[in-house]
Amino acid sequence: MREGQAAVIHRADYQPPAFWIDTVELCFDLDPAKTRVLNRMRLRRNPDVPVQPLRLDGEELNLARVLVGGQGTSFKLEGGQLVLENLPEGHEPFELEIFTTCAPAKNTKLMGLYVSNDSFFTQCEAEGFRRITYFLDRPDVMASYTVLLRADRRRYPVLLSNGNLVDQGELEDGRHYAKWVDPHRKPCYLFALVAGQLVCREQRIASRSGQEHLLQVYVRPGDLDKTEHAMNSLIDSVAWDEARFGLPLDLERFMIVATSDFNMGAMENKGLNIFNTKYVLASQSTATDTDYANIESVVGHEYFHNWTGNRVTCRDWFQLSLKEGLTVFRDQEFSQDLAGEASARAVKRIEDVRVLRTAQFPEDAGPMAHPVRPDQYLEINNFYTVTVYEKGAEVVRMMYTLVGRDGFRRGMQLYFQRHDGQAVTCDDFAQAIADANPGSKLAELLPQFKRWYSQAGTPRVQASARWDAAAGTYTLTLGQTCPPTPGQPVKEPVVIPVAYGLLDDQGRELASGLHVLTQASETLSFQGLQAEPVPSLLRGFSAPVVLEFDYGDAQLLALLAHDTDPFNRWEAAQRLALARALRFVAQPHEPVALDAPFVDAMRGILRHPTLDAAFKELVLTLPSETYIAEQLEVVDPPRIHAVREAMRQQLAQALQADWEWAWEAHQVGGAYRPDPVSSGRRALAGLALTHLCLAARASADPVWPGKAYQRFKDASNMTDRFNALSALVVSGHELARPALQRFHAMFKDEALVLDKWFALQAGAPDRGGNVLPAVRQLMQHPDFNIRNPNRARSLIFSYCSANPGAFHRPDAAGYVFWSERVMELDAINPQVAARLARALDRWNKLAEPLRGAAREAIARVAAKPDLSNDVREIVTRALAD
Ligand code: B3K
Ligand code: ZN
Repeated sequence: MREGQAAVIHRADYQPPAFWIDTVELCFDLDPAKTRVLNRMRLRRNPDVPVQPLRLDGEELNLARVLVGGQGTSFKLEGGQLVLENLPEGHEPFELEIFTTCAPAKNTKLMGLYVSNDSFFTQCEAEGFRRITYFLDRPDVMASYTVLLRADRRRYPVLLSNGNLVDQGELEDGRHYAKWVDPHRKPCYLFALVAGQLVCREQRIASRSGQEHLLQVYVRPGDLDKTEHAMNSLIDSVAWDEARFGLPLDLERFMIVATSDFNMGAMENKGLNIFNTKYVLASQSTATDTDYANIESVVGHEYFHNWTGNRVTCRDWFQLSLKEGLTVFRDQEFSQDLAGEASARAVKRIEDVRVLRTAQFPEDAGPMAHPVRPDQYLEINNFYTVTVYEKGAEVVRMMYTLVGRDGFRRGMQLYFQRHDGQAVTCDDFAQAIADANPGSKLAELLPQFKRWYSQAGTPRVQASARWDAAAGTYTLTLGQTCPPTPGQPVKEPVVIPVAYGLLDDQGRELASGLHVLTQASETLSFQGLQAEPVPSLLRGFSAPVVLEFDYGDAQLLALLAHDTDPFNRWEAAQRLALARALRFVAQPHEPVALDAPFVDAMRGILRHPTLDAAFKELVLTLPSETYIAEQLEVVDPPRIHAVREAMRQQLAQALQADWEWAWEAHQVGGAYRPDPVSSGRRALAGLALTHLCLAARASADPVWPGKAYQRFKDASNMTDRFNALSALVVSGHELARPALQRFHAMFKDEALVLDKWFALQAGAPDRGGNVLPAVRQLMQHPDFNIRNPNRARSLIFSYCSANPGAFHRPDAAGYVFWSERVMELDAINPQVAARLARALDRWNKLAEPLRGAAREAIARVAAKPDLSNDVREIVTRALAD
């Protein structure tokens, strides 16, 4: 094994730490080129573990001095670890002092301590703290931190770390200092510091018990006017966690700091959350309704980690879903509760399920498939996945369904009673929820239920029905299977809560309930019915499974018209559209011609007198190309793209008058507000405008593109402006070019808006292979910078991961571009490179010659010497598929 070429880590190999670290005193002399870190720790041997040397993790550090009890000592550097063999025997605490330096300005990985826009930031989860100092960099070692920050006062006037500010003052040579003490013990992945020229919005709040807290949102000077929504979201989050779960804010001060260079969305460091600017900054002229909703949900998510993640943390990184699945569930519930009304809640649920199906289901069917609690990894950063997060949240949601709302709250209370201040496992969580609900289905079925944590793959539920007219009996048979995944050839049945209803032909509900499916096959029977009912199965998407039922069009149309469950109403429309798309894909020589009943049903929804605009927009949006691809054994992405575009073009033309009505009827007047009703109206108007511009393509009528251009110029908010711009780009109208130019000129100083500008062009529908040359040209644009993750994502990922019709080119030029960028990024930022590497996860399903070309591109990356563990793990697994 080469140096730095790590070995696979197995969950089964977990060992408790040989030492505990009780206190940490860190002193930083911050300097971009060379930051000095003095780390003074009190450690003691773990009495439960045989005596052994102390092995501290470190990465890219320069070691200057090691003292034990104030005296010099012998040490070794072994495989990146600092090894100390001559430590005091016995179980008394001893003091260890380590002095190192690091180079934050050279840190392009954005892990550990780095510089962005002349400010210092840290990112320690999962294993970044070892890039700051030598440490037991594992989540089950929890310590009390005192942090002294010293830096030039003019360049770095604001000095922040976790906890409370206990001292600050002047030093010589224009330097100053700040001392922070965190009152809570924490694992090192929750450590943070920030230093720079920042300003903040502040708000004092009182909790239910009357406790006072200071909330702060720090940004660069000039961005302060974009922090109101983040602050309001934080205030809502604090109130919600207290009201819904009885979990109060446990800190005097809670800070959020935004940075434009960040590998992911945000980070829940104790009391000092660090955020990607994308999830903090919003003004009506720069952010869309979707941005506003995302900010609310990410602010909530990080705040909720304060209990689920920080107060109770993970024993080891295999347990990541303990905090992530649970916290996603909590942020989803938060957003639903804030949305309020039943149909707005359903809209949020549909959006969440759409993410699960378009991102997690493919992951679970591909070479990277892993259980919610993985069994092995080479690089833990590769396991911050939709499976751990979103499928993990569905697993928590199923527990919630099985024990009920009150039962779940009781379970959470017991979880904190038992484990507050501890580092625990997914088993501990499930056990607490079950123990708080004796007699529940969860308690009864717990061992089987926990297969959701250990088995990868998306289970399929096969439902079939028999109608006995003479007896008036309807029999439903539910079966379950799960396809094999890498390393798991055989699957056991899991516990699947199936929420259902039966409708009569007038749409009246005849029966409803929750069936908990546990066997490979089970039968339910309903007596005394007058006529064959229509089954509405898996209501609210009650389990993360694929439901197979041979619905006829008439049944789906009935569900679309009448189901009391809004999720299944939407699902019926998706099934109708999907069946058509699959038929057209399978018949390449037949014209793509939508039938009148389907078009009429779509018109019926669009014109419906009482349904919400947001819901209509979801129903009228065709299933994504990725979702269609998932249904097929062999995938030809350009063909799927062509079919979906043709279907959309027909809906545009066949419903032209209705789209015109929808556009006129859903204009939103008055002051901008990103609430569910107004944003739903803007979304539907935007969809209408896109269809009207598409219809204009066929007729060459300039009216609607002209209106779109006008709206693009006049819009009073970014949602309307961007929707209009996107309508022009998507329809390929000649006005798209001047509009894009104008948009760039208007927002040349707004980084987050420029990201949208890049993303829109990289994600545009392919016309004769025009997207890739445009992307290559945009790489040369003065505003493009591959080192900035947001910018790299907006251009490169939007093309490779979010534009399958343009990326999967028969000439393989898309794959060549991909392999070049993966290798280029790997030298800069392996985490971002590994995300991009996953764009070809599903290569094995591609139709030839795409399949062979994709494999070749992956092999080219795999053959590169000095590949990071991050990318190596992804491409090795892909090639083994
Ligand atoms: N816990 C962080 C993710 C850290 C990712 C490290 N590669 C953000 C979150 O889930 O809230
Ligand atoms: Zn999280």
